[in-house]
Formats: sequence, C-alpha cells, structure tokens
Amino acid sequence: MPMKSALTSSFLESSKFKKRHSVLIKLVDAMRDCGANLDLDIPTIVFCGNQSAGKSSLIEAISEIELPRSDGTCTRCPMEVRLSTSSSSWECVVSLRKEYDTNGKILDRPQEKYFGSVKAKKDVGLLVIRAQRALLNPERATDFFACVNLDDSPDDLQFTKNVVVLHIKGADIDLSLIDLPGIIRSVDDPNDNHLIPLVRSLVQVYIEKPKTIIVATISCKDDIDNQEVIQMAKSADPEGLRTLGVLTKPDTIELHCEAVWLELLKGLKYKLALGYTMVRNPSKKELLDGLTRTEARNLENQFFESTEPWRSLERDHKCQLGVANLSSELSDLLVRLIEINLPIMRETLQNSMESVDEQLSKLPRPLASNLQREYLDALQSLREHLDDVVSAKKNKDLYQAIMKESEEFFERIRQTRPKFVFGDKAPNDKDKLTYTDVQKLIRERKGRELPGHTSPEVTAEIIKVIRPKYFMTDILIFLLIRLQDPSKAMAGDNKNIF
Ligand SMILES: Nc1nc2c(ncn2[C@@H]2O[C@H](COP(=O)(O)OP(=O)(O)OP(=O)(O)O)[C@@H](O)[C@H]2O)c(=O)[nH]1
Ligand SMILES: [Mg+2]
Repeated sequence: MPMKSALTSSFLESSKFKKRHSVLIKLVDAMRDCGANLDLDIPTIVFCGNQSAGKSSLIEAISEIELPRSDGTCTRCPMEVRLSTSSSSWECVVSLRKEYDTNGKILDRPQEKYFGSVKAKKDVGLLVIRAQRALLNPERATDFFACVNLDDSPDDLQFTKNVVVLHIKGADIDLSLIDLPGIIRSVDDPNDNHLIPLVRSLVQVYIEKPKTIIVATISCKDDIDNQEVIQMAKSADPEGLRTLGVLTKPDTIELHCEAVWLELLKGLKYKLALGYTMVRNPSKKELLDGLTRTEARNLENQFFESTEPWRSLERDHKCQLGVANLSSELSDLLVRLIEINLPIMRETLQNSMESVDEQLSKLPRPLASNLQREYLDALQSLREHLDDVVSAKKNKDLYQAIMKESEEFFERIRQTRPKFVFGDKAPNDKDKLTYTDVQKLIRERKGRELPGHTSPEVTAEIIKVIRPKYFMTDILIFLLIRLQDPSKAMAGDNKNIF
C-alpha cells in the first residue's frame, strides 16, 4: 500500500465509525460556516507550541498540503484546515474570515470571503501565503495579493487574529484542525516586544475554550522546561483532560539525551490524560533537497524502526509513534468530543433560535410592493392613533374627568370670537365688526352679481380681516369641538368658529 494511503486509510478502513465520523465532522463544519462558533463552543483541534516547534509541518503531514512554514514564511495568523471526504475530485478553496477590524476590535459578525481555489495540492502553498499576506495588509486590496507576483515589501502587520480558512474536498479523512502562530519567547528588535503578549493572547483565546482539544506541540530540540506551551496548556486545562502532547524533531535529540522524552511518552512526567505522540517530519534541508511526501513518511517509519530507544519501545507504546497514528487518534478524539457535546449544542442552538424567532416576531411586517399604499396606510394609522389620544377614546376615566372642564373651556373660548354689531358703530368694542363695515366692503367689491347676491370675494375679505386676529382662537375652538364630538369636527363642521 502506498505510504500516502497508509497515513489515513488504515485507520479509516478499520474504523466502524467511518460514516458517522464523516457526518459529525461535516455537521460541525456546516455550523462554523454559519458563524455558529461565535455563539457556541464548537469542538475543535488546535495546534499550539513555541515558534518553529513543527506545528505547520505536522498539519501538512496530516492534510497533505503545504502551509507557510518557518524561515521567512512562518504562520502569522490562525489557519483553519477543514478536510472532508467526498466523491468529487480534490480541490482546495481558500477564504478569508475577518473576525476583527483593523484596530483589533472584534466584529459583531465575522465576514468570510472567497479568496481563491486550486485543484492541485502543489499549488496550495502559494495560495495560502497570498491569503495570509492579504490578511496582514488589511488596508490594501485583497485582489492585489490574489493575483500579482508577491514582492518582499514589509507587511503592515506582523500577526493577525483574522483567519485563513482552507476547505479541502476529496481528502482521505474528515477532520478539522487549526494551526496557530508559534508562541514567541524573545524578539531581536525591542520595538517588537508587544508581539510576545499579542501572540500569547491569540493562543489563549483558542485553547481556553472548554471544547477544544489542545495539541501541545513540543520540539525535542529545545529544553522541555523552556516550552511555554506546557504552562499555557496547564492553565487552560489544569487537569490535562483535553491536552494531547506531540513531540516533534526527535531526530535532533542528542545521543543519550532521550530519557526525558521517553519518560514523557510513557506518561511518567508531565502526565496528560490524552498522552503523548512523537512524530518525525522533514527538516528544512530535507525539504530543500526535494523530499516528497511519500519519502517523508518512509523516512519517519525508518527513523522509528531504526533509532533507539524508539525501536525498542513496548508494543503498547508503539502506537504513540508517527503521523498516521496521530491523525487517527485526533479524528477519534474529535468525533468523541462532538458526540458528547451534541445534546448540549442542540439545546443551546434551540434556545438561540427561539430567542431569534421572538425578536423577529417583534419586527414590523415586511413592506408591500406598493410603497405609496404603505405610506398612506402608515399615515392613516398614525391619524387614528392621534385621534384616540386627542379624543381620549380609549381612556374613559380621563374623558369623564375632563368633560366638565372642556365644556367650560369651550364656552370661554367661544366668548372670544368676533361679533357682528348692527348699526354704524360698536359702542364699547372697537374690534367688533359692524354692519356698516360689512356694507362698505360689499360696495367696494361689487361685481356683476345678481341683485341680492354678494360676491364670494367679499366673504373672503371679511374672513381675511378677522382671521389673523383670532387665529389662535380658531385652533383652540377647533380642538375643543373635536374633543367633545370628533365626528362633527371630522366632517368639517367648524362653522362654530365664526
Ligand atoms: N529535523 C526536523 N525538522 C523539523 C521537524 N518538523 C519540522 N521541522 C522543521 O522545523 C522548521 C519549522 O517548522 P514549522 O512546521 O514551520 O514550525 P511551526 O511550529 O509551524 O513554526 P511557526 O509557525 O513559525 O511557529 C521547518 O524548517 C521544518 O522543516 C522534524 O521532525 N525534524
Ligand atoms: Mg507554523
């Protein structure tokens, strides 16, 4: 069997849960696609560790694609790799998920945008580097990074919390993994000191979620006590129940210094409930020499079969060696975690849906296509509402309480209306309109009317003369009439005003 298949197929073929694995992992991926990860703690596998510990190399080995690797192109943002089996041909679709704005403030809703896609595994590396650079330069057009030849100009940001998402269809396994930037211990330039807590807090956000499996990637090249990931994982998961240790670069261990790593593997030191696995991936030189994926897996097998003390490990511990064993272990763990959490996720989503339905039911009905009609209906209902308020129709007690006062008020206002006085002169009130005044106006405006008829202009003139003075009175009386008998006022019966 080719090594490529040995990586995953042996596990999948032997697994009686193969179909269920696929269904469950696709289910949580679909939930993530809908942005449910913002409201829900979705089971996830997160790779974290010191810078250059070998996290991306490990995910590459599992997923068979190329990710930005150290020495110039290290991981500078979270990379979500979603592998799914399907009958269709192999394809990798890359999208950018912005969860934070340019000031690092969390967005209400993440925005996921298509970035590019490739049909050949060899083309993934460049596309992912382009996608990462697009996120690191948020002020520049995304298309720029998708199409043009990349230059060496410095990026606006050194790290970002926004995510490159890789949807890989036609993979040999259903699994979702997140690759994180490496924890920085020191920086050369003091101006970069702020990057240390920045990356640490990014890692913390991912690993502190209770439904996350922490893959603490520990390089055997460094002293075990210098691996900050151990402390971070311990504070996020004090009992070590969801932390899996992965020991990388075993080929770099100096002769006779293997004991400490052997102790870890056997669970004698830094004990974790999920235990430790050891993997051997290609070094930079081996990659530069053109080592293929198949050769890389062969190299790993040879290494564990020929190097002490690993070759003499007891049978029980042999399954802790190699990428193939690790991928099956991870897939199993993820599915178990999803299964355990499915009822609570369903309940949380049910509650969220009920609260959304309630909010939706409070929204006004959608607008009809005839906007003019909508506008008139809205005006009509506003008018009815105002009528109800003004006429105290729906408030009987208030109506009865003000009845007497309003009648009295109406009468007093009425007393202020202008009065006609027959004769030449109004004895006590110079503001009163006299019969002589009216006759004078009729004479001045006389037109071609039949005898006994008055020109409408005269009526208008009389109103013009009186109205400005008594304008406020008009309104008050009008309102009063409406209060007492709205139907009368509505019918335009406001002749009492004069
Ligand atoms: N000798 C040896 N080198 C390895 C092994 N695994 C990874 N490397 C090399 O270590 C370097 C760093 O690997 P990466 O996979 O980029 O490490 P990383 O943890 O993703 O790095 P950051 O993203 O920068 O934190 C690369 O040059 C790899 O080729 C291993 O098992 N043995
Ligand atoms: Mg990396």
